Amino acid sequence: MTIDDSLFMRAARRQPVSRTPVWFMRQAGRVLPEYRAVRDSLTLIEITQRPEVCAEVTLQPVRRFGVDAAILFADIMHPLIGAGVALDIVDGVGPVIHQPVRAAADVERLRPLEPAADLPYVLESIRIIKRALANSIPLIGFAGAPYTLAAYLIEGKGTRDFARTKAFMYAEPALWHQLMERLTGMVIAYMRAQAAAGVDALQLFDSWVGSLSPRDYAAYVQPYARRIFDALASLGIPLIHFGVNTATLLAEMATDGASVIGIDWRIGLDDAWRVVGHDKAVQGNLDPCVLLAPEDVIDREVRDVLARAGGRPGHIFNLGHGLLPQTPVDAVSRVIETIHEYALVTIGE
Ligand code: 1CP
Repeated sequence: MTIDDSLFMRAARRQPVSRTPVWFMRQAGRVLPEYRAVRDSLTLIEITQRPEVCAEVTLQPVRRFGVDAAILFADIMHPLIGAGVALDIVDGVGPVIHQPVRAAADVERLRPLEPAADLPYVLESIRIIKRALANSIPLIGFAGAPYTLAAYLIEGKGTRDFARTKAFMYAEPALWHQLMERLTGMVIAYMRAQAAAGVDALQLFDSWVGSLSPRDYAAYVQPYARRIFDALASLGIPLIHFGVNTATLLAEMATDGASVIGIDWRIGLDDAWRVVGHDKAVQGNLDPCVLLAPEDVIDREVRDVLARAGGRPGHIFNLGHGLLPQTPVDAVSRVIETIHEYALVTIGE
């Protein structure tokens, strides 16, 4: 058995599998009592700066649930932290930037990332996790995409309407492109370093890109997504492109160079896959709120996603967005059991 034979890697490459692989966005942290026990004495950033602890937290959901992939425990803010941007990750809020990006001088202050020097602990965590996983299941590395990072930098924290971000984009297009250039360089350096340290696949989280129209996506974001996937193509590992609320952007995203497209729950998996094209793999797309429902509803909704995948090679089961903090641990297990029991009818090669 090698990692290339694992269910996740085979599905990501659209090879037939004996059953659908499953992992969960935000599977590390959030729902596990064993994670909360670690978090009682360490902040999120402190966990990531202690590679042995970071590895432990990454492996917790693997042990507890038997998921088919591990995802590195880190945050999308790490490249910014590494490049010296002052920020906090505040409980119940998320990232808060001390000095939001509002003018040219703020953009110019963003220096390039040197992963080995700036984020050695992340790379060391990857090496420890890979050793612990041996050849059992793959490790997914990730980065936040330039648009989502720009939104935090400009707003200073999370937002519902992205008003400041878009006002900046429309009012200062040249400065916007400079900011996106710099972030793109950081993301490429960070993802390449993760691959060199041993991750088996990479996911680009453009969580908030669904706030844009297809035309604005094409003008302000897509060139950078394309540059990132172009720069990673030679790695030869699965590249996943994910965003929330992207039903209207999927046709464009599918042309950006990722081999797997993440789908949120606002569109049926069958409809999404048709738009993306069956020459790509898809990942998704159960509504995370279904895990707050009774077991019979969970079973029904999991089977609905699997039925829409139609047994076609190239489906990785996941949620449409991350696990919600209030999700019962048993609901996560139930999803996995239902997938394991599902009789997979594989169509062709
Ligand atoms: O322990 C804690 O402090 C809890 C909250 C938490 C956790 C567990 C934050 C703060 N970050 C993380 C880790 C994390 N973040 C992981 C690794 C764990 C895993 O996936 O199993 C990953 C992949 C992320 C990625 C991330 N951080 C995204 C993209 C994915 C997504 O959910 O859309 C985003 C947008 C963030 C920012 C962020 N960090 C933390 C929070 C609460 C948020 C979101 C805030 C907001 O809604 O604006």
